Amino acid sequence: MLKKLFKLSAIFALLSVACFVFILFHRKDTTFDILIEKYSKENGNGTLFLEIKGRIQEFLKKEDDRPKNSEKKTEIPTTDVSTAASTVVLGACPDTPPKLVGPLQVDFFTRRTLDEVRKELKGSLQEGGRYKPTECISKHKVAIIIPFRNRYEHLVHWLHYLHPILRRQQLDYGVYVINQDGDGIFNRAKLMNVGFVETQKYDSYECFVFSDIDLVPIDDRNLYRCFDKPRHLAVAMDKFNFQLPYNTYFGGVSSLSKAQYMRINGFPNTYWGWGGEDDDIYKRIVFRGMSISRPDSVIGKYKMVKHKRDLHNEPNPKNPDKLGHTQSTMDQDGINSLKYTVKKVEKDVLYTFITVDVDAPKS
Ligand SMILES: [Mn+2]
Repeated sequence: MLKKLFKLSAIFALLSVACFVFILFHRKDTTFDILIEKYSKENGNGTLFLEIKGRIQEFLKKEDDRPKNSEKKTEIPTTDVSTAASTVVLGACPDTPPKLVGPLQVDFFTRRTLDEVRKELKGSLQEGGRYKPTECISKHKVAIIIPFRNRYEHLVHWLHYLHPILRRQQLDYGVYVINQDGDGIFNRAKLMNVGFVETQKYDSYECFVFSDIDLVPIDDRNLYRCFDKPRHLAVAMDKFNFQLPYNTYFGGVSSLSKAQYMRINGFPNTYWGWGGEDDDIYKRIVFRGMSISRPDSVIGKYKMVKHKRDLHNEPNPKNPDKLGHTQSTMDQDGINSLKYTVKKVEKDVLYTFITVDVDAPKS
């Protein structure tokens, strides 16, 4: 008799497990509810079963949030799918971008037009040369600032190469070309100061990369972001036989955080014509108790578009002398003394083009 009873209860247990599994796979909460309610009433053990029911429902809910394998195959994309995707919470991008490729092929012989580059890239960019990753939230909101005048040929190469690199680096960035109006003497550092002020009208940038228009990195591991120290990125240019021309060189491409930039009162406004302003910036950094960081000479390789010296950007013999006085002039000459007038802002899909009058002396 006892044996029979045991057998019966074993069969009953097996059946209930089978029943549970059946319900689990069919996920019909309603039948499940009825079953549990009925069962708990019959047994008079309400609270325990209610608790179990709650937990099972929780479990089923979690399961339901995941896509079901059987449904995946037959799912037809509908508007519901896209709204569901847009509500997915993105995580932060990893510190090391996963899609970097290392050394790159770069050539300036291929003829390119702005229109071709536009067609190439417009799908991934937003108006004004803006991009942010769709797969994660970038930790780096970067304004790329390019002092400019009459170098459209270089601009095309720069855009063609840099946009894909910056995208792979998972930056939230914008490209801003700061164009000096008129044909007075050129002033690279003042244009970079203008870029610092103007770009902050478009977004809350915390990091600024200042780049010459003719410099393209040939390794995408050279990160266009900000670091603990002001950073010099263009450490190994082909023009200098892939070596630093001298140890304190800070020219070509550099990055500073907003705080680092403010600490040195920005860049000098008074270096007209070619030369000296990059050394002045280096001195400002040192005089404010900072040092610079650099990538190594493999990652820091650059190609420069070969060109003749620009008109109205002759080496200025006064500039080297000025360097002896940086410590005493840097508090008066910088972001706190910057004066300019914006003449025009043009938004292209590849960049924001800001034309400014910097009150340049006639050449
Ligand atoms: Mn150059």
